[in-house]
Amino acid sequence: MLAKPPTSIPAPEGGIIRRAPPTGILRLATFLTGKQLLIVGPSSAGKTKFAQYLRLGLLDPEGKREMTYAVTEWPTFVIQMGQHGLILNIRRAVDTPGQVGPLQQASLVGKHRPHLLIIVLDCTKTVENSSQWLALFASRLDTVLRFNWAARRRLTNLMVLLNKRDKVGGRKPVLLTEAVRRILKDNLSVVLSASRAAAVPILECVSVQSPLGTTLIDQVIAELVRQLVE
Ligand SMILES: Nc1nc2c(ncn2[C@@H]2O[C@H](COP(=O)(O)OP(=O)(O)OP(=O)(O)O)[C@@H](O)[C@H]2O)c(=O)[nH]1
Ligand SMILES: [Mg+2]
Repeated sequence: MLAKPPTSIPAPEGGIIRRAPPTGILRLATFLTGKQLLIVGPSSAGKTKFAQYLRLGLLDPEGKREMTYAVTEWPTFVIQMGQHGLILNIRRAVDTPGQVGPLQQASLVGKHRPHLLIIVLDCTKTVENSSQWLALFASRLDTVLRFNWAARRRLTNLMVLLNKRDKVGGRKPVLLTEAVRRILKDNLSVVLSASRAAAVPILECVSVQSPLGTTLIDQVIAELVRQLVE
């Protein structure tokens, strides 16, 4: 059972985040002008839980595991942020199965050509474990983008989520953040430019119900909206 949906939730800076499925002509407009998102990351990192909150504003309790077996496309939806609001039209959000591995997931960037790539890592894994996954992914992504000019041109934004922040207590994931920054710099500085690789947001996140509430995940969504709304 899903948790009861909040109709609207406070965003950072005192604003409001709302979701709405577009109807009628707005649906067509959202499809035509909307942004495409691709969510990747290791198995069980929290990709599907994040995608669910992004689209519906719903957080499940921890532990409700439903492994994703196939690439799943979430159709058009709209996120509105702030009282008078930035409006982000999302044409498609694509959730990927972690079990296919980092190389296959990087190939999906070439296939789906997202505007925004969201890489979800799991804070509870060792830095070595996450680094190994990310290095393989980023190195293959570099190759994919070098050879797929259309995907490279469309990919305007990347973000890395350090998910399951609630599981590591008061400790900030400093070492993981540093490792992620280094791997992005080493692998993506040429294909994205050094300044873009250095500016990729690395954000802590919690994608289930927890005592930390929705502050972190709302900050992630606020950043995502800011990045994609020109
Ligand atoms: N404590 C905690 N648990 C989380 C968080 N995000 C996800 N989980 C749990 O982690 C498990 C996996 O979450 P999913 O969203 O299914 O992970 P996934 O990345 O989609 O996994 P695959 O589809 O197998 O690739 C579930 O049991 C969730 O309840 C989080 O931020 N904190
Ligand atoms: Mg999943």
